[in-house]
Amino acid sequence: MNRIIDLRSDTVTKPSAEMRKAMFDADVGDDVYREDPTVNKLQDYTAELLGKEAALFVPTGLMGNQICLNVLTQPGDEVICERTAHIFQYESGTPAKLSGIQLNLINGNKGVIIPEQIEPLIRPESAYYMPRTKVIEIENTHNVAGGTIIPLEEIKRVKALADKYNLYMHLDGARLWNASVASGISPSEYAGFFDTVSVCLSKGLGAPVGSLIAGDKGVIEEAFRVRKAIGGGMRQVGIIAAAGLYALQNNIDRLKEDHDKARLLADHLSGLPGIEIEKEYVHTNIVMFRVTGKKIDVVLTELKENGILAGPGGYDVIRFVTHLDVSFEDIDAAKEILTKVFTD
Ligand code: TLP
Repeated sequence: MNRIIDLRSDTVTKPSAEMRKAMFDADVGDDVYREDPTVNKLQDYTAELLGKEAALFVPTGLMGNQICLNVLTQPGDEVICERTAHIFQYESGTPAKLSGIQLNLINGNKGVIIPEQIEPLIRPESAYYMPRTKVIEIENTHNVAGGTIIPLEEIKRVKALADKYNLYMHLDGARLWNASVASGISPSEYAGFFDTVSVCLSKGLGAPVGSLIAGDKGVIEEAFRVRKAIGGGMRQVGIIAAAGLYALQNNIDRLKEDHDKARLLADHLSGLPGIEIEKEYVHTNIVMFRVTGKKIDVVLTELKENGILAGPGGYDVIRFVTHLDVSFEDIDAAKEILTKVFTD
């Protein structure tokens, strides 16, 4: 059997030798006392990268998003987001469980929601019998839409609407780095339109764990309390913060390679039978394609038997995610396997 090509997610990467060395060498302290110098450094570095006053290290992207929503809302409030947003689809109902809030969903166009769709959903201040609209959430890049980049112009328009109605803006920027590298727009320019931002270190950047949230000092101070309250107060975590710092300092620019690999896969898939793919929407490191004529479970098993691990991206959709542990040689091998699976 050849090498397994793992395209399930960009979360499957293993820390490199250099990253492990940074972890080994990390200076640590008790972060619940805010005394871990490496965590403090990572937080300051991230805040600066995102152009925010402060940042907070959290274990996961989910916790990052949900702490932000918790800080920005009161029970009974409402958050507007895209229908396939991660906070709605894949965060275990935590908006309801943790914050007692509900989500109001919009069918986006490749993850993009526009003011013309959002404005009619904003609850009038006078309607005391309705929930209060508090936050508009945007995911960039958008996972289920296929790693699509949300255009800055649309973000600006949504922000203008949020200002008009006094609403907060939250950015699920789990893969903001990918959006930034592909568009040439800096993370801080994107982040500037949002009150709270959540970013991940353990997706394309190759760190074993960790996310950060960023915002103004008051928001992050409150987030610090909420993190502790839900069991996210960690101790000598400089050891993992060091991996995150290494990732931010070394692994952002190379994301371009992952985008190139995704495009190679998409180009190849578009020439195969039994597949529908919208190549022009492969903006970053995610490739989604519809399988026609076969159940995706069957295809996923065939792919696995031939050395490709992949996962579902929807009912009849398969998702490939490229990352730093998949080489260009792996992509060549994957193309051959795909030809075999789809033309046999
Ligand atoms: N996404 C994971 C799975 O949960 C699907 C993946 O493999 O893509 N926001 C976005 C946009 C995400 O894609 C993810 C993870 C998260 C938040 C949550 O991050 P974690 O898994 O660290 O809680």
